[in-house]
Amino acid sequence: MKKVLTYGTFDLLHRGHIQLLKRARDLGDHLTVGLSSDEFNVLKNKKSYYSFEHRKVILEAVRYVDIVIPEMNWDQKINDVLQNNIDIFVMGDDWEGHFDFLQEYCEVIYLPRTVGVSSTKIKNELFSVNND
Ligand code: C2G
Repeated sequence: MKKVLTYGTFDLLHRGHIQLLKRARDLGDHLTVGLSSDEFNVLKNKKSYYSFEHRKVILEAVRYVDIVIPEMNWDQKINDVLQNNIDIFVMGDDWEGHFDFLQEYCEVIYLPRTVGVSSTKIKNELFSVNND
């Protein structure tokens, strides 16, 4: 079984997330997603609308996701790859080069981001609609 791993906050789930998850899953037979904890989001300077628990429930309902594990810090990836027998690590190409150190342990693939959609864009547009 070829196992794939990716990470993210996945807040306000949108088609960009779904297309990333689908392409990642299509690279193997099983997809593990490291979901950023609320505490780790603070370290990433990200404020998510939904809590970790809410984002986890939503992500687990996505047909391409087989298991969700918590992402608590920047340093857990090697251990996650080894502990979960990961063959392929996947991230959107906004992270191009950031995780090349994992090439010692698994294949590393950066996939093109879906243009025109982001959780931040959604929040900004909702805010402006409600405040015009
Ligand atoms: N993504 C995408 N297209 C978009 C938006 C996001 O392909 N329009 C991808 C990102 O490149 C990432 C994944 O969807 O691979 C999750 O995006 P985020 O939730 O924004 O993840 P991020 O905050 O970048 O967290 O340790 C890695 C970090 O946890 C990544």
